[in-house]
Amino acid sequence: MPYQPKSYLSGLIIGLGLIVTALGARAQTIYLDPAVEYVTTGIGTEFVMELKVDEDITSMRSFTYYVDFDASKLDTVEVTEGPLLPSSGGTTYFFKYIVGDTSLQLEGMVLGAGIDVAGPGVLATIRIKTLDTGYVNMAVAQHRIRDVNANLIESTAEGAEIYIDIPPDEFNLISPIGGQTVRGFPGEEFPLTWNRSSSMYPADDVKYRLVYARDTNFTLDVVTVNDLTDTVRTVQVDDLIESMYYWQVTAISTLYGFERRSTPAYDSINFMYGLTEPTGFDLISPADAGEVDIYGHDYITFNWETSTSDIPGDTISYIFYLGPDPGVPTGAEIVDTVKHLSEIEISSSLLTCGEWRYWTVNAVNKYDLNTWAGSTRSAIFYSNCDLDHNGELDITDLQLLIDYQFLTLTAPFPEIVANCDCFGEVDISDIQRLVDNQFLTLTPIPVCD
Ligand SMILES: [Ca+2]
Ligand SMILES: [Ca+2]
Repeated sequence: MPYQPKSYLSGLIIGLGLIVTALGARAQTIYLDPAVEYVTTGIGTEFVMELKVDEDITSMRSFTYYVDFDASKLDTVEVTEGPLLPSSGGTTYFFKYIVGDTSLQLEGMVLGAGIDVAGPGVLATIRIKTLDTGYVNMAVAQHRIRDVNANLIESTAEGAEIYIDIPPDEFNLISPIGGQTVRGFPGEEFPLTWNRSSSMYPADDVKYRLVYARDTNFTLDVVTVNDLTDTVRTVQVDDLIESMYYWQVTAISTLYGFERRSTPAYDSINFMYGLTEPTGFDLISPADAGEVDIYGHDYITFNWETSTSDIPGDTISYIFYLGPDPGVPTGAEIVDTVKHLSEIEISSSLLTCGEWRYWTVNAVNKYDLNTWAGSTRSAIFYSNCDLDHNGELDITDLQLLIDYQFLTLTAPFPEIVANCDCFGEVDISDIQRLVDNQFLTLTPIPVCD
């Protein structure tokens, strides 16, 4: 029973410190029952409302009741007189009009002097058919109730509200909002959040459908998540690529399936991976302070551990630096780049022999973030038996070799350069090998492993 009788304060009198309140008579009310009609079966649904008066109406001879009506949404299938006025035993007139598609006007009267009726009771039965969906407020425009003497009775009137297939309440997307750039690292997640919506229908819950995709038609890499009861959904960074994404949320009535799209209807996210440097790595070979024989080798291979990127789709390039300064890359005389591969071949002809050289590697990703190798290494390059490092075997090398073994005992640098036969210690055999190469059989010096 939606109608509730009301007490109201009819007056407030204040005088000489005396406060007197006077309660007026209880409301005498004419009203529609039900006061709220929930229609969930759409256009063509028929339902019945009754126009009633309450028990506080003690003498009624006639009534007039004009209520707002929306003829674009409602049609009166049938309006019939209720039993209350005829219960007087007198002849009654009953009128019904729809005026200008906007006002339903009902009037009734008991004819004959001295005849009246008392509430409660039904004055009219109105069968209504829905023509459209939406909300209709049947607000009272005018009403009059007259008593047995045809005097106006002070009374109140109440209309009705009709809800026809009303979707859940409007609600907003909260965040991210407005094309905001969202950065995330692999393994992370971030939330999409929106406001709560609700259904105005009793016992009806709302669930949400989240859809996101890489285009505004929601077809490209589209992801749909149904039956969400919470107003937040986390998205896994690993499921995304660097792209614009568009997301929308629809609130859905669980009992009736009515749907309400979010405000705005969709929003965008500029998703980018968090930018991180390549992972740490170290050099592998040659060993630190390595003595590297270039004789017989067109290229010398330098290699290092692989550095990786946490950013999907990223690529790593390595920049190799070699030079005379222990603080290389300062003063680097060889700078070369390889992509992906964690090693590089440097032409032996570019390597300076007999002097310390230093090398290191810098890993650079495609976002220009870089990580240096964990160390810098030194190396001494030489060509077997070329003791003076002038690039050829000659009499000077022989002199230095003889000096080292028999005269000044001055060791060449590195000392291993003098081990011309690649065997054992530096000794007479190495001199013999070089003499043989220079003056006798001219047999090439062996390539040491
Ligand atoms: Ca030489
Ligand atoms: Ca030897």
